[in-house]
Amino acid sequence: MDKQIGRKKFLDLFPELVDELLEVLKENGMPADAISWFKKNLDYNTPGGKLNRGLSVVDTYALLKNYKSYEDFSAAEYKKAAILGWCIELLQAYFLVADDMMDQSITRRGQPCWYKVDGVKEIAINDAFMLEGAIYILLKKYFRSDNYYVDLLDLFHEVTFQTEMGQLLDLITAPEDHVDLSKFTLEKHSFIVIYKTAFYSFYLPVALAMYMAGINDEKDLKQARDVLIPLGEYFQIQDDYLDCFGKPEDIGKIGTDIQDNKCSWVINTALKVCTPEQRALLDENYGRKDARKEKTCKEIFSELKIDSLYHEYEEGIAKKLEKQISEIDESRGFKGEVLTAFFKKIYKRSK
Ligand code: DMA
Ligand code: MG
Ligand code: MG
Ligand code: MG
Repeated sequence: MDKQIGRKKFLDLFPELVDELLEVLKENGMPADAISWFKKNLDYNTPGGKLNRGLSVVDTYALLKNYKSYEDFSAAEYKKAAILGWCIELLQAYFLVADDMMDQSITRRGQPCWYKVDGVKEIAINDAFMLEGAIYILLKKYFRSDNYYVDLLDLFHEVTFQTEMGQLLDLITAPEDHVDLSKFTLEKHSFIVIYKTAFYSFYLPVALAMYMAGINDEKDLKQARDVLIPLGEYFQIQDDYLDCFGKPEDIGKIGTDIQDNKCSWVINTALKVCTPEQRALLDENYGRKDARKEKTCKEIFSELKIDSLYHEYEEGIAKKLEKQISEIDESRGFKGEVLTAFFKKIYKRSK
C-alpha cells in the first residue's frame, strides 16, 4: 500500500462529497450565500490536517481483507471505506472548531482558527454542528441498506458522547479564574485524555473498518479497544508535550495549555518532581493569561528536564504496547498488524 497514493486517492474523493452535501442544501431551497458558506466551512475545516484518522479506516480495512494494493479494492468498496474515513475527519473538524473557541486558540493547521476568520466569530458554533450533521447525511446515503448501518450510527453516537464527556472534564478542570494545581493528578489526566481523544481518534477508525469488513465479534472489538485506548492516551500525551515543547511551524498551532490552566501531562509530571520552591513558582505563574508567566513555567519545566522524562515515558509505553500487540488472538480474523500500523504512524512524532 503506497502512502502517497493512498493520501491522494483519499483527498481526491473529498470534493465529490462536498458536492453531495451541498446538494442537500439545494434540495432544501437554501439561498446561494448559505450554500457557499457551508462549502467554505467544509473546505476550511475538514481536509487540512494529517488525515491519520481517516486514512486509518482505509488502511485497517485493507489489512483485514488481506489487500496488498488499492487495485484489490472494487471502486465501490474503496469509496465506502474512504467515506467512513471522511466521516471521522468531519467529526474531528466538528470537535476542533468548538475546541479552538473553548481553548481560545489562535491557529490550527497553520492557519487562523475558524472562529478567528473575518466575519465568522460565533457562527462557528453552528458551523461545528453542521460538520457533525454532515456525517449522518453521508452515512445514510451510503450505508442505509447495509446490515451494519445501525452499528455505525451507534458507534458514532457513542464515541461522540465520550469525547464530549472528556471535553467537559478537560474544561472544568481548567477554570480561568481559579488556579489550584492540587486538583491535578496523572490519574485525572489519564481519564480526561482517554475520553476526549482516545475513543474517537483510535478506537473509532479501527472499529469502523472492522464493522465494514465483517470482523465484529465483541471479543475482537475488545482486543482492539484494549490496545487502542492506551495508544490514544499516548497520542494525547504527545499532544500535551508538543503544546509546550513543539515548534508552531511543525504542529501548525500555537500552544495554549499553560495559559489555559490545562491539566496536561507536562504540568502533572512537573508537579511530581518539583521542589517546594519550584512548586510555589508554578502556583504563581501557571494558568495566567500572561506571556511572561508562561515563560517562567517553561523555564521550570526545562530545569526539571521534563523532556527526558517524556522520552523515558515514550520508550516505556512503546515496549508495553508492543508486548500487548504480540499477544493478540487472531483466530477470528482480527490482526495485530492493524494495531502495529497505527502505532507506527504516531511513534516519536513531532507534529
Ligand atoms: C483535543 O484536546 C481534544 C478534542 C476533542 C479536540 P486539545 O485541546 O489538547 O487539542 P489541541 O491541542 O489540538 O487544541
Ligand atoms: Mg485545544
Ligand atoms: Mg481542548
Ligand atoms: Mg493540545
